[in-house]
Amino acid sequence: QELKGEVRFERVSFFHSDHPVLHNVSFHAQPGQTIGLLGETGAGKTSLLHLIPRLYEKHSGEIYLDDNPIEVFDTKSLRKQISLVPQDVHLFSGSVRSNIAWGKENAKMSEVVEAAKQAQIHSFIKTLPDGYDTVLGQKGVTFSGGQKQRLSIARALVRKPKILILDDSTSALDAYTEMKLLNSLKTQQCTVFIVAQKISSLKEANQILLLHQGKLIAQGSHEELLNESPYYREVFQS
Ligand code: DCP
Ligand code: MG
Repeated sequence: QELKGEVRFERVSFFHSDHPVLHNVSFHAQPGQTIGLLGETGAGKTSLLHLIPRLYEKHSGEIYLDDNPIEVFDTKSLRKQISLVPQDVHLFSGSVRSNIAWGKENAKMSEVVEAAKQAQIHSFIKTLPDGYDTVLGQKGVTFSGGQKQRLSIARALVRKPKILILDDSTSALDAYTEMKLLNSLKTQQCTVFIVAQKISSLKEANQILLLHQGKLIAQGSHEELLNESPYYREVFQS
């Protein structure tokens, strides 16, 4: 089934083994929106996001994608349309091009370049000795943390996802590059979930979900949270 990119959680709770991780989480993301996730380490951000492509199965409550319960989607077709950039980036020894096209080996060169441009890594790639054919890894060039993050975002974008999940994938970017990246994502027809440690990364999000020990303690726009949540103001505004 083709996704439109709408995601709705209704009183979702989730356990890892016997350990409660998410408790009664409800939110509604419209297609094309940017949803920020904020919360201290261990708050449950990654766990929540991993439920969307069905990387974890057992939750209570309901998750809907475009009004269909998530259980009706087969995981293969879901993961084709949902790109998740994990917290730990995995690049392999091989060309820049093959690293971007990983998982979509039939991607055309023009699509690889387009994704790299959107991920704000194209101009850097052009400065490499062999451009997109430059080899990464042991015998090749090494990327910085922020360059690796942008390469893995390009890898996610080349699949033209309906839902893009950036799990702390912009932490190594300077504020200016991050802003350009987020602006370019807004022009895509996809729903974006972005975990960040700083409010500044999420100011433009349609909604911010503030998690604390597995509970959604506040949700709303940046302005709404500034007004309504002392925790938001005190902990994350810096
Ligand atoms: N947890 C677990 N087993 C796993 C993954 C997580 O028991 N395989 C636990 C550890 C935390 C809780 O679940 O107590 C939430 O973990 P998350 O990874 O979802 O937390 P965050 O992504 O919010 O944390 P961080 O900011 O460190 O990435
Ligand atoms: Mg995490």
